[in-house]
Amino acid sequence: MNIAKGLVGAALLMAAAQGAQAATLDVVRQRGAVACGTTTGFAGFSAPDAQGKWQGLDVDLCRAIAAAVFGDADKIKVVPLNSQQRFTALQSGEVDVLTRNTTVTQQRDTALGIIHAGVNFYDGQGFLVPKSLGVKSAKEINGATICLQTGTSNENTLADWARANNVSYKPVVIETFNEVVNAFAAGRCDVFSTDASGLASIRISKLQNPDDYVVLPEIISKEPLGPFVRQGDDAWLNVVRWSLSAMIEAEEYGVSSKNVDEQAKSANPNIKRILGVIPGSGANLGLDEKWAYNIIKQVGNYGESFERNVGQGSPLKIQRGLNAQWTQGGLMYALPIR
Ligand SMILES: N[C@@H](CCC(=O)N[C@@H](CS)C(=O)NCC(=O)O)C(=O)O
Repeated sequence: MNIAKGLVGAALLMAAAQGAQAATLDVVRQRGAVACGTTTGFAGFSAPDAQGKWQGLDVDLCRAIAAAVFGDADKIKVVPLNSQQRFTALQSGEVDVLTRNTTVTQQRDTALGIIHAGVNFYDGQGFLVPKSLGVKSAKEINGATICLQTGTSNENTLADWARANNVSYKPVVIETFNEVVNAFAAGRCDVFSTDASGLASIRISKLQNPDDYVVLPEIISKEPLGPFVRQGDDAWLNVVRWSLSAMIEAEEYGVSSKNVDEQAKSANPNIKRILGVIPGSGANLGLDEKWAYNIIKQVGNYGESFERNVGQGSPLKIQRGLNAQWTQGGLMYALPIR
C-alpha cells in the first residue's frame, strides 16, 4: 500500500470512529433515489393509491427533492414508518429525510440528533367523535376514553391540555395506525385525538360512514409539520429546505406546472432566478440550475400540491387557512431565492 492510500484509509477510519456520516447528497446520488420516511398510509399526506403509487402532500415534497437532485421526481424510495419508528429510521440513515407529518418541537430539533428543514403544513391537535356521543365541544369530554397513537406528540399535548383544563380522560395508546383507527371505529374509545389533518383523513378514508363522525371545533395546540434531516449535514439540510421553499415561492409568483415554460420567459428577475434563467442558486446548492424548474414542472408549486392532495381537488377538502400564502393572510412565507 502506498503512503497516500494509507493516509486516506486512516482518515476514513477516523471519520468512521467519530461517527461521521458520508455526505447525504453523495449517498443519495449513489443510491439513485431519495429515501423518504413516510407514514404507513395516511390519505392526503402519504398513502399508496389504487395502483400502489405513493401520493400526498408529503410524498410531493419527497418527489420535489428528487426532482431537484436528479431532475426526475420519480427517483424516490418510500419507506413507510409508524410514528414510533420514524426517528430511529432517520438517525440510522435508513432514510435521508422524513417527509411525514412530523411536528417541529424544540426537543426533536435538539435532543434527537435531527433538525427540521421547514414547515409544509401548519396544523393543530383536535378531537374526532362519533355524533352518537352527543358531544359538541371538547369541554364536554371529561371522563372519556381517548384513542392515541404511540410515539406521537399527541400524547403529551393531550395530557398538558387536560391538566390545564381540569379534564380527566383514559388514554388508549396503540402502536400502529390501522389498529388505533380500528379500535376507535369499533367503539373501544369515545374520542380520537391527533392533528386535525389526521382527523380529517381518518374520517374520510378510514371510517365506513364519515357522516356519523364529527371533528370538534377546538384546536388545542400548534402542530407545525415539516421535513426533518439529520443534524450535521448542512448541505443536505439546504437541499431539503430550499426544495420546499421553491414550491412555496413559485406559488407566490404565480409560477405553476402549467405555465412554467411560459414563465421562464418572464422579465421578472425573481422568477428568472427561481427558474435558473439567471444562474447561481443551483450552483449554491451543488445542484443543476434547473433544480427549481424541475420541481415546479414535475411536481407543481405548493398551492397545486395542496389542492390536489388535501384541498379542494381531494376528498379531504381542507381549507388553506394558516397554510395560505402570507400575501393571503396565511403563514406560508418562502425565503427568497436570490
Ligand atoms: N404530528 C404528530 C403526529 C404525527 C403522527 O404520527 N400521526 C399519526 C396519526 S394520524 C400517523 O400519522 N400515523 C400514521 C402511521 O403511523 O402510519 C407528531 O409529529 O407526533
